[in-house]
Amino acid sequence: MKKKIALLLIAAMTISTLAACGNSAAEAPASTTEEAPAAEEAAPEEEAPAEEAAPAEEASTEEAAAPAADGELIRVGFAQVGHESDWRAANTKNYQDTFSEANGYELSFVDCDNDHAVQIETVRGFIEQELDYICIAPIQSAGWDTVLQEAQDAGIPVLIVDRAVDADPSLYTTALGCDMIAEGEAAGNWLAEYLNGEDANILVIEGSVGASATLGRTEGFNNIVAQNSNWTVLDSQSGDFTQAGGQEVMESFIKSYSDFNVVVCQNDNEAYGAMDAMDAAGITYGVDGDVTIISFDATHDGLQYTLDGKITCNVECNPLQAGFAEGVIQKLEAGEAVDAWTLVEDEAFVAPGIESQYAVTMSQEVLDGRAY
Ligand code: GYE
Repeated sequence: MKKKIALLLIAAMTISTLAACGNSAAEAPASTTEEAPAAEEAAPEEEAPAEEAAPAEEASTEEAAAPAADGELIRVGFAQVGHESDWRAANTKNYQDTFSEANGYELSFVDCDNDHAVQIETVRGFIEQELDYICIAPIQSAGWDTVLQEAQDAGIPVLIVDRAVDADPSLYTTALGCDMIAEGEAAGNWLAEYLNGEDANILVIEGSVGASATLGRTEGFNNIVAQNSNWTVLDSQSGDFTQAGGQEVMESFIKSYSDFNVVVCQNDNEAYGAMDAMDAAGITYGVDGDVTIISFDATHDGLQYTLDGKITCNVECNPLQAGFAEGVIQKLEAGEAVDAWTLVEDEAFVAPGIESQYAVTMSQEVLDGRAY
């Protein structure tokens, strides 16, 4: 019980500190990494502290509240990253299903094709159209201050979703998503447990350059690398979160390195490409092979490979996040305060036959229960 109270306090302090010091949203998951479970635990019981509510209250303008009161559709813009991965496809579908006309919304969905400039202009277009709410899944974390200020000046609440931005949190209403640093650390902690002292020569296929998902997973994994003096990261290159990118990077790694036993792919699609490259080169991988593959996302197909023992560890990132965004919008419609940050929980999965304190052992039942 004592521990729980301490955790609640840490969570409240963390949120207040973030609000008070204007820490960047990109840093928010970092500073809550240790306390992440506490924040989860705290969420239902905790009344939003006053500081936390401030940006939301400012953003909750009369115009924003009007459409629902009139029985009109609530107009939501979503500047989506692109269509680079299975994770993204599941995330897009989830937003389209949630923000449907039947549910009372008119969704303006734009696929920004992984182009930061297009994404900024998309948000400007939403502001010009005077939409009621804007959701942004930021392609990269930098470069957001100006357009976020423009949205704020126009009185439109902004939800930063999935990935983080490094702008001052006072420039947007709320942020939600998975803790990418914690995901990287989970992968590293699992590897340390699995290798049990064995040397590791590691190749990393990173996600898109400048994306908080890439930065966080890299930082978290490197935190654990630093604790293992017999681990070496031989190389780390971007595969842009795509299957083609993963294959290309793995092919070039295979030309340059012969002595590796771990490949970390920062999403499932990259892992599929990396497996193709290793198949072509006659390199064996998985629980019975020479190379251990770690992946992120834990989509249905990714978990099938985990069940088959090809991807040994798969760290989840839950793409079904639209309900959290809708919850925030409904609170704002009701004139209620919203949390500055909502953590979307995730867990890790390991191939059958492996027991881990950090991950769930895969089974057909787990796979059958997978909605994405
Ligand atoms: O891991 C990857 C996607 O931002 C968490 O983006 C997301 C990442 C996800 O393209 O597959």
